[in-house]
Parts: sequence; structure tokens; C-alpha cells
Amino acid sequence: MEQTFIMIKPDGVQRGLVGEIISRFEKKGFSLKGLKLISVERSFAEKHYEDLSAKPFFHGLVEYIISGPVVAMIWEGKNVVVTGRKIIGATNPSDSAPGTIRGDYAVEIGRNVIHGSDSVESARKEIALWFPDGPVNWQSSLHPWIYE
Ligand code: RTP
Repeated sequence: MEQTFIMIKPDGVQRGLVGEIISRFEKKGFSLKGLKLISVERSFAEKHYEDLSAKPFFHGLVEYIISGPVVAMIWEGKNVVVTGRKIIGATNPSDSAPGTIRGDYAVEIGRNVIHGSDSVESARKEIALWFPDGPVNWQSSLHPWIYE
């Protein structure tokens, strides 16, 4: 079953949006397979965002991610990578549709509350980086009612 890496950024944690965000993924029918509240070092944040290292906003992005604890999660389910990005909404909250997390809770691109893997390959790399011991192994009893 497909997995994705979702991170609630420091603004989302400090604004008290953790429960709301987890609730949206749970209610959709996805399964939580890893969860931790963690403050990361600068070098770790740079590694996570290494593909963006040439971007002019890279330094500010790293400062943002290390400014407080983040909630790192693994979510599992059919098409969870693409669907997770839809639940999150467009990168720039000015473009995010109402009903998405960024559309409902964010205003600026540099404080957009949440990260989600943009592909199955990115998800695999990000889960390996953030959860070197892998996902928690449990089966949700809801599965028979979510999948045919
Ligand atoms: P994310 O990785 O956080 O899920 O975001 P994304 O794929 O939707 O967007 P990406 O292009 O990978 O950018 C990563 C994060 O960098 C910040 N950003 N700031 N100031 C700017 O122009 C700018 N552009 C991007 C955002 O926090 C974005 O989520």
C-alpha cells in the first residue's frame, strides 16, 4: 500500500493545528503509520530540502523549519501521495482552494503550515530520512470499510 510523508511545519504546530490536520487525514480513511514531534538541526532541514538548495528562498525556508518543533508523519492508503497533496492544497495559499488545509489556514507561501511528498519516489526518500526505523506495523480495523 502506498505511503507518503507529511510534516506539520512549526507554524502549524504552534497555532494548534495538529489535531485538525490529523483529523482530516483520518476522516478521509488514511492510516497513520508513523508520528513524532521533533526539532530538527539545520543540516537535517537542508538535507530534507536539498532539491531546493539553489532557490533564493532556501535559507529562509530552512530557518522556518528549524524555528520550532515539527510533527513528522507517515500516512498510508490508496493514492495517498496525490490525494494528500490535494488535501493540503496549492503551495501558495493565495492559490489554495477553500476546503484544503492551506486554503483554510494559511496566507503566505513562507508560512504554509504543512509539507507533503510530491511523488511516490520523494515519499520513499523522505520516509527513509525521517523514519530510519520504518513505519509502525499495525493494521487499522477500518480497512474493510474503506477498501472494497
Ligand atoms: P512542500 O515541499 O513544503 O510540501 O511544498 P511544495 O512541494 O508545495 O513546494 P516546493 O516548491 O517544494 O517548496 C517547498 C516550500 O518552500 C517554501 N517556498 N517559499 N518564498 C517563496 O517563493 C517560496 N516558494 C516555496 C514553501 O514553504 C514551500 O512549501
